[in-house]
Amino acid sequence: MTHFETRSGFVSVVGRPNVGKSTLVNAIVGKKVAITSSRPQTTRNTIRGVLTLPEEGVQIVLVDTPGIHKPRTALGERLNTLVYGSLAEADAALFLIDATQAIGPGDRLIAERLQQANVPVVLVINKVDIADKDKVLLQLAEASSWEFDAYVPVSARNNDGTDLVIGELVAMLPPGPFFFPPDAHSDQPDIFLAGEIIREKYLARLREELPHSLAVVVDDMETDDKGLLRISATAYVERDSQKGMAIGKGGSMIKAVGTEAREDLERLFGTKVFLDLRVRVEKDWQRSDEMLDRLGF
Ligand SMILES: Nc1nc2c(ncn2[C@@H]2O[C@H](COP(=O)(O)OP(=O)(O)OP(=O)(O)O)[C@@H](O)[C@H]2O)c(=O)[nH]1
Ligand SMILES: [Mg+2]
Repeated sequence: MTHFETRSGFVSVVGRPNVGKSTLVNAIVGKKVAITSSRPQTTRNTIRGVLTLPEEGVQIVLVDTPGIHKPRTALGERLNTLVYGSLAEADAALFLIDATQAIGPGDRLIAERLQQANVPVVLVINKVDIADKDKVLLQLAEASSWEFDAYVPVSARNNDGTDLVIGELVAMLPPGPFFFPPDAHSDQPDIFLAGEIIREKYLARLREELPHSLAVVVDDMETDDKGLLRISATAYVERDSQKGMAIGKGGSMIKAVGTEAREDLERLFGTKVFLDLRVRVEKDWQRSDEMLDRLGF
């Protein structure tokens, strides 16, 4: 029998769209590995964020997932499948609910799935910084009927209570090897993170349906002989009418997004960045299996 000195495991982070899953993953990992926004369905891939505690000999691999929702497109269906697939491989789960909203049918559906998944579950009540204390208590009372293994109120945004979540996870993980080098924070290649950062800046500025219609692909990323990191990226929209919005009057939108993304990328990669960003129409890509494959979903 193999004997491990260390403990490790994969932890699925699940919950409805917009409850703060990606914000919590970033807070626990201590680094931005997943983008966040006030729009539902920001996360479109399972992103792994890694926290290694060398002294305890523990490695926690958090698997950030897209919010579970009623699918309306081929993209939506793929996202839900991704989440349930990640549960099948998990050693534990973090289930987030939003303290500012009543527990709804969406939450109950996820709770049921988790009960069937047969993994230890930490129920996290997030956004307590902006919620009524009474509401949080009511939610705790209601959620306790699910009989999960631990209940932790947190503010992911303020990094408040996250150490308690880490403590619960450390106690749950089985003996096993480290899956990532101890200094790794994520499994995402830089080229993917760069595209996500650009999409995040767009999400913060675009209205209504456009955020859902947007995909960003980094076509090329390399450091030139002067040490400048050159990134070429394409933002895909679904219709001609959306192209104008993504570019903005006189290029104002693409300029603003480009500047904000460049500043963030320079911070993340610790180097000067030149960003070349363009917009293209790819008709109804969300509904096209072929396009979803090409865009990497
Ligand atoms: N006030 C407050 N806002 C928060 C907190 N955590 C997250 N948010 C905000 O809630 C919004 C959604 O956060 P995300 O982390 O993108 O949510 P998500 O669950 O990953 O969303 P999807 O990827 O769309 O499923 C963002 O505007 C966050 O800033 C919190 O603890 N307090
Ligand atoms: Mg997310």
